[in-house]
Amino acid sequence: MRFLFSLFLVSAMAFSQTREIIIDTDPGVDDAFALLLALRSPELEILAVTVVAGNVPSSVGLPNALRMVEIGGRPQTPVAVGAAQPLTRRAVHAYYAHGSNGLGDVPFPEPSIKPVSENAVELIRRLVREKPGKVSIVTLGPLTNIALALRADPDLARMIPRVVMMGGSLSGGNTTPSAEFNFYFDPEAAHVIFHSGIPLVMVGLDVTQKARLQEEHVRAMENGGTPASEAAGKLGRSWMNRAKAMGRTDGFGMHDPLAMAVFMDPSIVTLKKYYVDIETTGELTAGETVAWQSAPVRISAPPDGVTQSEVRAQKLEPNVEVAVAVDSPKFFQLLLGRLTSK
Ligand SMILES: [Ca+2]
Repeated sequence: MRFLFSLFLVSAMAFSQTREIIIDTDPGVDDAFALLLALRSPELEILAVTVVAGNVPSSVGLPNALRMVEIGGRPQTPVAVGAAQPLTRRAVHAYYAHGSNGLGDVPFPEPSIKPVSENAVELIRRLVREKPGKVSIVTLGPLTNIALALRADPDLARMIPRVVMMGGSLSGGNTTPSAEFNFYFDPEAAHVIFHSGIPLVMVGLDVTQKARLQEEHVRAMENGGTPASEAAGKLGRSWMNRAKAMGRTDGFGMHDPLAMAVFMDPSIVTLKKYYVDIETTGELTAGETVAWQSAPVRISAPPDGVTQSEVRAQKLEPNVEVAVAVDSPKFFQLLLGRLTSK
């Protein structure tokens, strides 16, 4: 008889009330929505926006982050650029989804503010160390910057109260059949984070594909009457036009803004505890999030002649809370409310 361990439903109360955050991002159209949501949320103290390579090269993402910080009305926010490449792999960007400028080919003026001179990885280390246990991180892109910070400074892991990530999927990928884009881009970095011991919340395709941007949302943004909502309206309109050109009528998954919203209000999703590991060796599956919900935690059988255990752990020790269901109307109410509030 299989011995099933129960899954734990995690209530919103389990979240610490930390409001100081670093946002790590690869902007990216949906990153832009997420940044605007955060910047327009007064309960968040955004200590920095750090840019990583992913959807677009970090040299393209950096001015996009600066633009959003400016449009979102917090031009004093430090913006820093970090990794230009994944830890070990060649960068494979996602222009097909985000356009050549990363913002759906919507023309935005050049930002008038400048990035800080400190590298993103150093900035993350410094900000976390200045307030141990206080600074949470919301990641909207590949996990390269965070992995580099942890490699340089392993003690950082016990000083970060929570990382809320957009990434992964327990129900198939969007870049390969196995992998979601952020973890496909840098599986080795994701592996570092999932083995770090930091309390993790994974907001993956299981829920982000169910919070879909529709025409009514875009109209509400376009008519919102604030710079942030008008910018979001332009981005949303470009996405809807892209969907039409592709013959799709079901809108777009709001990946990154949903992760940001979950940090602000975890009751938007249902969270379940899993032990999740990242596949890094598969030719077809690198970046896959492999989730266990019962013990023993078994790994693949060793090659013939190799003496090695097939069991990693006899006991299930969850390392991540995975979002498995979403209240999409509640998410859009938060997003549109913040973008359009005067
Ligand atoms: Ca992103």
